Amino acid sequence: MTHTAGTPRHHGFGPMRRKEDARFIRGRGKYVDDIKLPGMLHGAILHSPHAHARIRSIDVGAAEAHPKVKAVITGETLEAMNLAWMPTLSNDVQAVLATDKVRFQGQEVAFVIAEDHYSARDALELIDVDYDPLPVVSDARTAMDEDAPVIRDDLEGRKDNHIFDWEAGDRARTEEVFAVADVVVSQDMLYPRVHPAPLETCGIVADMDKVTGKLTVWATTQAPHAHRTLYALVAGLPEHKIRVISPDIGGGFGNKVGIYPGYVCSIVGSILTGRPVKWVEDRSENLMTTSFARDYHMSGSIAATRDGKVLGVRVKTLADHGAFNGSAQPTKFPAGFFHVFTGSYDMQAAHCEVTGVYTNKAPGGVAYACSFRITEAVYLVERLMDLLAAELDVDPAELRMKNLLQPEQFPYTCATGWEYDSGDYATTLRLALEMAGYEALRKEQAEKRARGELMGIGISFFTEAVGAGPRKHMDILGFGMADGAELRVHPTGKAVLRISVQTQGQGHETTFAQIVAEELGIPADDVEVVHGDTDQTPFGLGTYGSRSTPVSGAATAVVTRKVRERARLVAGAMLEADPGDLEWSEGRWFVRGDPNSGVTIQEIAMAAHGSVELPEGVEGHLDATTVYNPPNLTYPYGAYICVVDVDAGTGKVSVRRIIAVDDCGVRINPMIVEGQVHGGLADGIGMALMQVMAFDEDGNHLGASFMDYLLPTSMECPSWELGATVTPSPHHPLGAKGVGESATVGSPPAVVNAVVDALKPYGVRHADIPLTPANVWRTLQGRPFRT
Ligand code: MCN
Ligand code: CUN
Repeated sequence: MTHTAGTPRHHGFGPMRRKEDARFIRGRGKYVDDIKLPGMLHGAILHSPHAHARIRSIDVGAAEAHPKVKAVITGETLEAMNLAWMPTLSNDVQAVLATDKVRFQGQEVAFVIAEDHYSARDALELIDVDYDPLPVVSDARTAMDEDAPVIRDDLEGRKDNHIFDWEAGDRARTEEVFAVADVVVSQDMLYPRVHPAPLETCGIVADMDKVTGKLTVWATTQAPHAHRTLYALVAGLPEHKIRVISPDIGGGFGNKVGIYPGYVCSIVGSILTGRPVKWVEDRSENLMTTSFARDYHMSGSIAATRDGKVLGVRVKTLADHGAFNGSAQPTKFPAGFFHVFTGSYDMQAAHCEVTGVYTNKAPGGVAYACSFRITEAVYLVERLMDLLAAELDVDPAELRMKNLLQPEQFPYTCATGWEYDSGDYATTLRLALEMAGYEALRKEQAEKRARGELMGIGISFFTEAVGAGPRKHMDILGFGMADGAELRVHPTGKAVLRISVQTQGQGHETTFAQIVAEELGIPADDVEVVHGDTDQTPFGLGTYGSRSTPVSGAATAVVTRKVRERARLVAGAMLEADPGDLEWSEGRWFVRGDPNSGVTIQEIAMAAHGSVELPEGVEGHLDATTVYNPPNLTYPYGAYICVVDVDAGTGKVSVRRIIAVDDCGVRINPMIVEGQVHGGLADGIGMALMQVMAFDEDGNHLGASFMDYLLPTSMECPSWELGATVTPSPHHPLGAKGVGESATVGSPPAVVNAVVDALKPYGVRHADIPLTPANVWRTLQGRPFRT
């Protein structure tokens, strides 16, 4: 086997270049839009210009008459097939194509199928929809007003825009600790609506073969198996006649978890026309209609003693879920894992109340590297810690150090019920402070302040709960969150691993091969990872919530160990020894005490397929399958420090440094972990400083292009300074914890804390994100500078 220079032949964990990059850097990736099938037709969606309007009529006659148009699908077409509405991930229903009303700007109204993409788009203009505009709810804070229009009048008996009330923690106990606290600090804060905005937008090619009755779907999906089962259930198609293929994906970040109307329309279109149908969104469609994230209005309070011991946290949250409740999270948790908001601190009590409401905005929710709403939770507690530090006039690092959970407290059950698996928080924070040169930075800041210059230092310490999840209390739409894995070792000792999770850029083809390599002692180059095809992989719920390593990674370790045990029995036969007397080391079974007597896994593989007499009950070949049900989530954590300079004249924030020390337990591939952290830190700068999906009072979307919805570039990002500590997860077979969302979760509060710290001489306690130049400048207006 040859290997590229610089890529060591890897036998396990360690920095290894990504196998998938060989095709990506040559432009040889294969994305949904690269799929071209004979006779393929193209779909385009007509979107509503109104945020809320009754549909009087839809006239598709002229569009149908377009010479290149093959079909026009409306809500009426779908109604006849009982497909006008589809279930959402939160047990609500969502209109596939609007029938009665449109409920957000950009809502899907009609689907045109034509010979080519341009004709499909052209024909959209020929559709005549008669709308009767209705009053709009564009601000969640007015959704429950007496006179607010009822958005979901399609739901039986609906008289308002209320979706759910949910609480966690102990209200009475929290009130008690707040009553005796010396200090209580409160703050309203908004985590605004943002969007994952992956480079590749969402898309599908649906191909219904009427002869075989088999539907093949190539789609941008983070969860191919979940999609297949949902298609089967919703459309009444036999599951074994549906194949969902998720080819290369140009970024998901949560955007590609759900099922969108364009997918359903393409499938229906293929059924109706008998030809394959492709639909790929453009950028504005992606930003306007697919999964948003956050939109949490939080009123938080923190209680402490005078000497800075935190006693409790409480929060009331108003959650804007848009026009259909499409939040993706385990059924039991309507606010995702938001209730891990006690963060990394030891406290006696905590309580949260979350109210979800409908507004005239796009549905979706919980996307964008959120770990199921932990982004919001971490932002809340980390802002509150800084506010408390300011109130007590103590250093924010010192306040955190004083309240961090101690190693001996793990496993630790927090005040809202989460069982943290392991941690050594103080060591991680200390390393970050050291890397930052924290004391020197504070000194520099003091000198600058004396000269009237604005420099800020922000800290955030986060704990996540990732790896959903244990079947006993986690599911998505009733499906348990256990993952299958299958490993087959060929006669020559090369292996194929089949997994249910779906990489969107995280490098699973590399890291999962490394897990097999580590456990079986063969080179990672000798392991092919098969994923993203329901016909070829075992069932599992997919990649989101940083669950791939915690769940499928564990499944891979377990299945590889099963193969190793099988190999032990075969080796026993080969060596004419009792398998119980064999020892394993570096890819070989050998007779205990006689390391020279062993057989390699490659020799065993050949023998297992050969004519060696196998002991009674030992099957030939060398393979295994497993289903892994995680006993708990994993709890990665980290300490982030951000240094900013702010120009008081323009309000412009420059991020000078970000120091990020992550602890995700054992690292399978430290280089990939660092890449994940790099991406998340850039996300954090984006969210803290420039991103917001804003709406005007008529519900017009104000950020439907990259001119308005800004993505950070290398210009806005400093050279990242990363550090690591390693505290293994005690329950994960490899000791690994998830990391894919850590930096997106942990960095926004570090950046915001830094900016607020910079603005301290103006008496600023808090400013809502995004801290754009305009927002910062406005915050400073009329405030005198005092050192
Ligand atoms: N890893 C490791 N050692 C660990 C933990 C992880 O080597 N201790 C490696 C993993 O094996 C994997 C990668 O790091 O190759 C991320 O692993 P994990 O934390 O398990 O997260 P997932 O693979 O489940 O990825 C999901 C996560 C999510 S939910 C979002 S959102 C996000 C993220 O990944 N979307 C991404 N990172 C992304 N990165 C890219 N390039 N594109 C996206 O869409
Ligand atoms: Cu919430 S975004 Mo990721 O879990 O796919």
